[in-house]
Amino acid sequence: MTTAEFPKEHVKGAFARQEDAFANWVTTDGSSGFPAAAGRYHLYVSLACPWAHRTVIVRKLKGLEDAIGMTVVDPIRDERGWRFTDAPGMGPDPVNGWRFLAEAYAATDPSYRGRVTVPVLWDKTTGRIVSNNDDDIMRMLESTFDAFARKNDLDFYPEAHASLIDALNAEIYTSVNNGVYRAGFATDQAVYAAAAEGVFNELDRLEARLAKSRFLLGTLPVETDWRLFVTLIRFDAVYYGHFKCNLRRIVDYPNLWGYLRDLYQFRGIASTVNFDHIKRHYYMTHPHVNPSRIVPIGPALDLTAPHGRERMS
Ligand SMILES: N[C@@H](CCC(=O)N[C@@H](CS)C(=O)NCC(=O)O)C(=O)O
Repeated sequence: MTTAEFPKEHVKGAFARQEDAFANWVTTDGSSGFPAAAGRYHLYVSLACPWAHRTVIVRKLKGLEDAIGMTVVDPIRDERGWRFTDAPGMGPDPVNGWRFLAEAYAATDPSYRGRVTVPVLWDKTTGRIVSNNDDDIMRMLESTFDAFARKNDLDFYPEAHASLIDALNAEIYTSVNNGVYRAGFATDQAVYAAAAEGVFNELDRLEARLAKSRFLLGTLPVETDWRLFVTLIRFDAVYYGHFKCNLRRIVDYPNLWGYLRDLYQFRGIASTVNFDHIKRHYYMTHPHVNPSRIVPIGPALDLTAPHGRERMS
């Protein structure tokens, strides 16, 4: 168990998530002190982490790979937190030569005593963390870096749907994105059961919604679809077993399962999904949940099978 992900202040067996410590914004006009620029900002992520995955997805869909560098931490976390390794395609940290992500937090605020979380948006010019809030980093990458983006054909936050997107984001966050964590980290039977039931009540609602619409808000995915995707893609592999969300799997929901494959097959997205990191991270980093640290062999999922949802466009 990492004390970080399971803080001491938890009450009556409920998981409490820490507030994000750094919440600055990159702006196009630079009025925040962090002007949008190519080559200035760097993203630190874990491919295991759903919150970090959201930022990886937006960076990929906007074609920001050349403008914003990215380093992937090792999926296994111990009491020293996220670390950089020499594994192919990952660290060592090319920007600052760090061994641990904690060094970014200490460089920004030497008195920082909170948990060291991913994602982190780092500013090379001021030498500090801009933000460690995935919602905010997502929004920044969605629009602030448009002058440097290779692809600008997707609107993640269409103005006409803004309030609907905000409401749906909040609903899905509470019951599904964070609901699986509240179920998985509960240490009280009733707290666990309420969280797990909440997950499936929401999945049932989404299943009905996706019977009528290819994506959550129409014929193209918006921010909310990608925010949901990162939980659905981990569900059968991790949350169903490790977090005991086992009333149903995603493959048991015809619409959600087709929708998940549709999003997975969307341009470039499959390359952002790393089941090796996902499975090793969860099963090996929470010994209070899985003391043997055995990583299961399954499930066998064919995410490349035709989804047939184009007919709804
Ligand atoms: N609220 C954060 C959540 C980030 C988060 O909780 N990340 C997890 C990994 S999935 C983490 O880094 N945990 C490290 C820890 O708690 O020690 C965000 O908005 O990005």
